[in-house]
Amino acid sequence: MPWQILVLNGPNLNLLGTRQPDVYGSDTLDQIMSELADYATSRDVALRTRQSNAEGELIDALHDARGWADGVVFNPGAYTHTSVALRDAISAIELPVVETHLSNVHAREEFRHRSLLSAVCLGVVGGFGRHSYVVALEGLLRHLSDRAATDRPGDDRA
Ligand code: CA2
Repeated sequence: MPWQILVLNGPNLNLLGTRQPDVYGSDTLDQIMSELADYATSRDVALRTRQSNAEGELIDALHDARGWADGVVFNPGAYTHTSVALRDAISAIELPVVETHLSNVHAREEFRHRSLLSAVCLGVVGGFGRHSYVVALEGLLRHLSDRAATDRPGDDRA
């Protein structure tokens, strides 16, 4: 069975392609998700994509993922820097989550340097524009494959 992955996008990412192309590139979110879907098909992975501007809806999407997903690629947008509620949701679902950013947040304003979410995520990817999503997905898939290999019955590696 292919890996099942949720790709979740947070506030204002629906505006991609309309403003600030110098920071976020000129592609729309639909274009970025469609390129990622092509990559997922080539890797035999089933993707579901979702965007919401509402913190509660993002939390609900993470809770729902617990029932079907193997992992999550998550661009939490500005909630990265503010949301204890999203941090608690990521901890609660016990799924590997990759925090993903288009921009290099550490090269930007100081308030973007702090993430409340990174410590409860499997990893963090940022700064590669639309390619950040492909890099995040590939890292997540390799993690899942490694974990599946070490979890095999009769395999007593740590
Ligand atoms: O670099 C990223 O992916 C961010 O998650 C994007 C967020 C920002 O608050 C984070 O610090 C880093 C903002 C997304 C807003 O996207 C816009 C797109 C077009 C026009 C205005 C905003």
